[in-house]
Amino acid sequence: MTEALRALTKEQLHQFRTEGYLIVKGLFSQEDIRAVEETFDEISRGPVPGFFEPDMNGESDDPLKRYPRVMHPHRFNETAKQYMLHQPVLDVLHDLYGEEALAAQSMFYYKPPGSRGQALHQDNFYLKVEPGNCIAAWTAIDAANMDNGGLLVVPKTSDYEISCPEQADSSESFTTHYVKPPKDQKAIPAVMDKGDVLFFNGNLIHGSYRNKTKDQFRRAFICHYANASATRISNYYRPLYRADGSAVDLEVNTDGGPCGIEFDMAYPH
Ligand SMILES: O=C(O)CCC(=O)C(=O)O
Repeated sequence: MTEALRALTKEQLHQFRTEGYLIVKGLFSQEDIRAVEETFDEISRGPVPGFFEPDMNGESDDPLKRYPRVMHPHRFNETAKQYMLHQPVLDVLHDLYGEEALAAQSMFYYKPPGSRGQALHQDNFYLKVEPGNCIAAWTAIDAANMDNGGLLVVPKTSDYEISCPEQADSSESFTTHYVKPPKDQKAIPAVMDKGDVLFFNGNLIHGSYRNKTKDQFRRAFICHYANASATRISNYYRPLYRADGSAVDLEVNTDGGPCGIEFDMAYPH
């Protein structure tokens, strides 16, 4: 017998399965958002070696030098860990996976005005969760739209194989990889309000354009998860965490992937 859904309707589950993504409205309350904002305002004030290394001199034209993304904040900040394991998010993931989820990664993007986007890519190229797949939970800390560089998704590419990326346009993307969508498919904007969470499958092609505004940050708290029955993941994402905060280890996946190069994931996406 299949287990009852904890958080989603059957229609929502169907949308995720057919389109590869789902926006759940208001999964973070205003109070949750405030706690996340305060935490990352505080973190933005100075470097955290290995996790957040801003250029505090303000000498660069690139706004991302002052506000780079924060990598794995759950490894040095309890509030980030608490929200990576936010129960409403884990309940949705349980429905999407049909089993418990393990948390593998957290990130925070400030995406200041004028900053470049992230070229289209597929997350499981990097995480290499097997057997199974990763799922991202992308939480809007600011409302996200086409102007401020909100997320773009290519519907139904969750059925697309993980492919070998091409070189991205470095004048528009701060990351180097680009995965071309299939011919008949287009990237569409995921327009979101503060507190909404976008869930998407690890094969789904997604990315973002530049923040074209002059004065709006587009902040997002982004976490990646694996199904609890997975046995392997790229080294960079270990250890993973259960809902109760305890660590769990999976084997290192050193599979060369579609490009045939072995990578050991000192390569965050
Ligand atoms: O938030 C963005 O601009 C891009 C994030 C993204 O593509 C990811 O986390 O995989």
